[in-house]
Amino acid sequence: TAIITITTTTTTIAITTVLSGCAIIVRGQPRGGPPPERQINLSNIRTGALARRAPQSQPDQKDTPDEPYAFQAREFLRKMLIGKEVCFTVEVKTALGREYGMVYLGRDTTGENIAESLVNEGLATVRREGIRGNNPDQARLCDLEDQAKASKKGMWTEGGGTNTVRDLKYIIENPRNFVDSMHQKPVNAVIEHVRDGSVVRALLLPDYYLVTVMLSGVKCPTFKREADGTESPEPFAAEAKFFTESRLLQRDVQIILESCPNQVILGTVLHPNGNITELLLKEGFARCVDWSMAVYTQGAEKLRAGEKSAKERKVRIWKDYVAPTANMDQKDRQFVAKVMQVVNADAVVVKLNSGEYKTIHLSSIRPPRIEGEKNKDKDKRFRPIYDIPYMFEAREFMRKKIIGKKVNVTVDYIRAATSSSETSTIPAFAERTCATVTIGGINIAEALVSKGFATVIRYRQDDDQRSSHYDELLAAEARAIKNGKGLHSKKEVPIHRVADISGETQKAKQFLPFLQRAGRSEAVVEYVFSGSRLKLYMPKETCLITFLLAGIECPRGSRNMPGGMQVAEPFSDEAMAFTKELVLQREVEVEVESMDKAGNFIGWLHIEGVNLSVALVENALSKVHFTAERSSYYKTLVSGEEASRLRKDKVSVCVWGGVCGGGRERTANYRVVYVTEITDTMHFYTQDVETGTQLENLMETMRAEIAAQPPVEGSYAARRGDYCIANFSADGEWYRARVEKVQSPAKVHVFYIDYGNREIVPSTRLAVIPPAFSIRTLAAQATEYTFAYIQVPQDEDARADVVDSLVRDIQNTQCLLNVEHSGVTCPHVTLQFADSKDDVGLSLVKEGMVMVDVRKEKHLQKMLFTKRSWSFLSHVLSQLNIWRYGDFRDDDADEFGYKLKK
Ligand SMILES: *[C@@H]1O[C@H](CO)[C@@H](O)[C@H](O)[C@H]1NC(C)=O
Ligand SMILES: *[C@@H]1O[C@H](CO)[C@@H](O)[C@H](O)[C@H]1NC(C)=O
Ligand SMILES: *[C@@H]1O[C@H](CO)[C@@H](O)[C@H](O)[C@H]1NC(C)=O
Ligand SMILES: CC(=O)N[C@H]1CO[C@H](CO)[C@@H](O)[C@@H]1O
Ligand SMILES: CC(=O)N[C@H]1CO[C@H](CO)[C@@H](O)[C@@H]1O
Repeated sequence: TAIITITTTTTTIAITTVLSGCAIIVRGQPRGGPPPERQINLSNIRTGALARRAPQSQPDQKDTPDEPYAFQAREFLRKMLIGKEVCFTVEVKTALGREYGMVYLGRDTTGENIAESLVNEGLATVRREGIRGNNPDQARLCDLEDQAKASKKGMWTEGGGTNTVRDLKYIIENPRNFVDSMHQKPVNAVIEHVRDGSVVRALLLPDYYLVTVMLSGVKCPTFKREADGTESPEPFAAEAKFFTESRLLQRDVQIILESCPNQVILGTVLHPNGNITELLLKEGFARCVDWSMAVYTQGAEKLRAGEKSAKERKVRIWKDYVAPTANMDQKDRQFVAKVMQVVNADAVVVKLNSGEYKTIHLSSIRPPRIEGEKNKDKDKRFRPIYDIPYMFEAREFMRKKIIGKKVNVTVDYIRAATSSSETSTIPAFAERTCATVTIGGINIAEALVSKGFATVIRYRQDDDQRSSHYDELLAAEARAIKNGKGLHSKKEVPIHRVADISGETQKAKQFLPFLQRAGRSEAVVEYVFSGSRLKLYMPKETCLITFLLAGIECPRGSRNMPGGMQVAEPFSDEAMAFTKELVLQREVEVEVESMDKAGNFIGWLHIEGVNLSVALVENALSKVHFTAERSSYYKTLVSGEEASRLRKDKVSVCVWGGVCGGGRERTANYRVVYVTEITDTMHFYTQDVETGTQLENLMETMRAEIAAQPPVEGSYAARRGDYCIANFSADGEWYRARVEKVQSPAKVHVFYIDYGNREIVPSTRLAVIPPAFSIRTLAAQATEYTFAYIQVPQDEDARADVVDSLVRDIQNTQCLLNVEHSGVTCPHVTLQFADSKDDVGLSLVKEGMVMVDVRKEKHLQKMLFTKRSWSFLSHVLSQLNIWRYGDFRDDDADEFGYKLKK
């Protein structure tokens, strides 16, 4: 005897073999692979033959039906034995190797005798011809048969049991209708045969349809039939088959018939112990199949997850598997980044945490394309974004969703670079990083596909280079097709007639008044050529224009000039990067003011309350251009520029260099000056004490010469801009001057170039300057300055107070002066009293007469007005290193804050 597990009874391979109901196949416990099968016929009994289908190769033969009670006998055995342990004795072994014996339920011969049970139920007859009376087992069989007959059990029932013959249906006329009629409801069934791990033959109950069902969503390795009729298994085919057989064969199951493409029925087998489809994947016996996953009703994502797990563990068919991103660091595989640009309709440029930019392609999607590649090459004005149907919609959809936003990037695969050969029509591609990009949990690729703005790439089954959310993409595409979205729409494609008037002077000229009148117009920044030169798309006007930022001078990038390459100005790249980051592909508003000779529009660009010209200047990436003076943004520009100089960033050093102290550590290099004049606007003029004697000498000799040869009164005709000498009303002495304005001969505005004061005099008090005393001999001695870091009070009275105080304190005295930074009209300086070395500006602040000038950032300004901002202010001051923090005692702080508040 041997203890063996029964996995199956025979009898059911109805298509090719007729098997009796009294034969079983037994198998040992599996040890490292499917164990060999062994067939046992029960000795001494006979059951009816099961139905048999005529071989298709022999059309003259007919299908044979079940013999009465044959199926009942099979079912009786199946229900009793499947999956159970039995033991058996072999009594006879024929020359052909067929074995006859006794089979007992359980591990020894004390168990239920199967043959006896069948006979007892009236499902088998005893072969009395071979019985020898002295065998007690055989005698017992005969007794049982007699009892069954007497009690009319089973086949001994009167009437012969024709109702026990199945009406088997091997062929379904219209399988698709048949599947549809099931409405994806579970049907009771018995699995009659397992062809390979994922294809089974099932008997559907109660109507006895015999159908072949492929498991939806998966495929196991198969047995390939060679030309010579032999079968060659793919790796793991036998193992997969055994895996399914040992769990499903001849089990009671339910089947959901899910779909029927091309006469093949796809279904899912439900068994109380688990889900074979998922199990096959998890154990590495099967792979996912894209097209049939779509019909899987039990959650396709579980299948993908099962496969993924098997791949990760490298089990069975995946033993040599290498993930597409296996050699990438986790941080390169998954990261959060900011979207800087949407490229066409399937890629984005993101800014990584490191500040680096990286182009990311959306995995597994194909952007809208145009048929007839050739035409597009000939048409020079072909612009894919507007001319390829739905490309613009796709780009806009993405742009609106993610531009400037942080997204999650999960790299799915790296597509290797392809090189185009001469014979290839496929263009060369650089290596591509393909990723799933999500924002707020939404997969952008999926959203695009569901809108019909992209399609899903189809892959070879074993191609792993695909989106980690591939099935969702397929499902989204199916929805888009069903709903006729975008590319799948039957409607006419939207056409974008976009007039490109950049560089078209004539068209631009016609368009200018229109834009000027429009005031603020909406625009999308399509391209950034440099910090201040942009290409804009105007959605209302559906045109493209080139736009130059007004009011600033931005470092120029390198460019090709007739004389060769012009070298880039320092920080042109930074300016461009700044502009790109702020406005590229954003929705902005522009005010067009004018146009240049080349048909480029000039104006102001606003984005979310920021004026780009101002922002560039504030960030020391541009200078204020003199033409800005006329504009209403002039003040903001100038204060922005000053604020930028206060900061110690590298950029401002380089852009301004020179006298601009803003970027460098502040250098205190005080020199002695003589303050000659204070203006109403708190500017002041000084003379250099070092050159003071030269001026004195010049004046002396000049006056002597004029006295010797007095000018003829009234002979001088004043002209604006001329240098001259003027008889100063206060002392009746001659001074060097310049004519600033000729209102009338009686009213000539002059500026005393060596002192900084102004006067209106009749031209009779003016005369030609003797050449020997011109500014070539000695430059104008009065230099204009203003106070750095303090605000000129807006209020006239307050300002007059300050001016009075300054006149009292410093006019006609010597002071120490240090240039802090250059300004638009004159350098900004700090002054110290010559004796005490106290700072003049600071004393004004302490007096509460002026405020510190940190007006650049509004929030700083606000802070200045609160007491709590004191520490911040002192921090600013110490940073600026202008006024020693030590000048304030702690108890000054409150008072100071209070005054500022006032
Ligand atoms: C033994 O079983 C086989 C089926 O496996 C069948 O064809 C054969 O007729 C059986 N033999 C007897 C004597 O029942
Ligand atoms: C990125 O993903 C994480 C978790 O996966 C989530 O918490 C976060 O909100 C996501 N960020 C974005 C921008 O979608
Ligand atoms: C300046 O003008 C006044 C009045 O017109 C005159 O009295 C005076 O002599 C003039 N001074 C010189 C140096 O000519
Ligand atoms: C729909 C269904 O029955 N799913 C089951 C498939 O099998 C797994 C375990 O193998 C169960 O967790 C699922 O619920
Ligand atoms: C009118 C306007 O939008 N002005 C803005 C210009 O830009 C600066 C800073 O960039 C803003 O503070 C102004 O409000």
